[in-house]
Amino acid sequence: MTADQLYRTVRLIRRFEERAIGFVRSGEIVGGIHPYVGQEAIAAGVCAALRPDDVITSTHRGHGHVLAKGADPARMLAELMGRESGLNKGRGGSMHAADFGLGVLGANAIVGAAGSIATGAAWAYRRQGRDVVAASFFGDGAMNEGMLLEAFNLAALWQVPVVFVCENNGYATTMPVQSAVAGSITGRARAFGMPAFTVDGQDPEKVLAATSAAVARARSGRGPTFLECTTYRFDAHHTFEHRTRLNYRSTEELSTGRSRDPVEIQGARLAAELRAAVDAEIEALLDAAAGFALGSAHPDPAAALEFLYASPEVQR
Ligand SMILES: Cc1ncc(C[n+]2csc(CCOP(=O)(O)OP(=O)(O)O)c2C)c(N)n1
Ligand SMILES: [Mg+2]
Repeated sequence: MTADQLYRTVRLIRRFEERAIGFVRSGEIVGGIHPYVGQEAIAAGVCAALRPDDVITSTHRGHGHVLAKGADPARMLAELMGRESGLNKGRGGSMHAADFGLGVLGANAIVGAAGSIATGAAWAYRRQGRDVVAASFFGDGAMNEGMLLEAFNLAALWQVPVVFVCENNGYATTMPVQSAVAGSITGRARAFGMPAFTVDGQDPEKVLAATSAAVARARSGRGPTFLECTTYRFDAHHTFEHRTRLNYRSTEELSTGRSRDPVEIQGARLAAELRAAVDAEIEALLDAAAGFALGSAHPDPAAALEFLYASPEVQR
């Protein structure tokens, strides 16, 4: 993975999110989104360490993960706009985007739930004799969810090929991590007997290096690794917060947090002309994505419930 490929991913996610926030404001995306702005290096670095047939599970703040694993930005944007041409025919939306063909087993609105899905999937692949690795993204807030701790236990006990990626952005909604998580995050993971490391989550190359080692370990049958990627959410918890203006982060904290920008950190590693060319290519891609999404039909209301439920037929 070259420096410009990593830059391309962080920049694509950044500009996708900025445009998506604009579409929330203009009413094209109904209900709002949880912006990933500021945390792009984690999705980019982790997914760059994975093979195309490896799988990921994502969160409520999941657009970056889905794009980094290779989803088509046009179909992703159409999904956010609830269009028939979306990744999930517009029925999933921001918090349920999935693309099984790319190994994206789904974003998930239930905090902490996707760790169990990743662990189960990785275990199932191993039972089939395949060397697929699963990476599971979750936030610091998920560290207090029992389901996730149960997944840590089974993954460590059965040496499941999974990489747990905790994006510690300092807050669960407005709750500071120091007020919510007892002990240390990596200490909790180590208590289950898995190696756990704290990684600079603003630097895509550091995330890539740490994840590559974790993936190699998992693929060779040595079990799970836990990565705590320290990061900062530059924007709101949810776009709704743009209107409520909750005052839980000081101006000083915001400016310190935003001073380590993953797009700038990775962009500084490229020659200026190359960086400008990548930026222009991404704008053209996103112009086309916006045109595609806005030009796509909404589902017929009569078909709104189609594709939402599995067939009730029992396989015999
Ligand atoms: C089981 C569950 N509890 C509560 C919520 C409401 N909720 C949505 S996002 C969120 C905060 C999650 O914080 P964190 O895991 O740190 O992720 P971040 O939002 O910082 O990316 C909460 C409490 C939920 N979706 N699911
Ligand atoms: Mg958080």
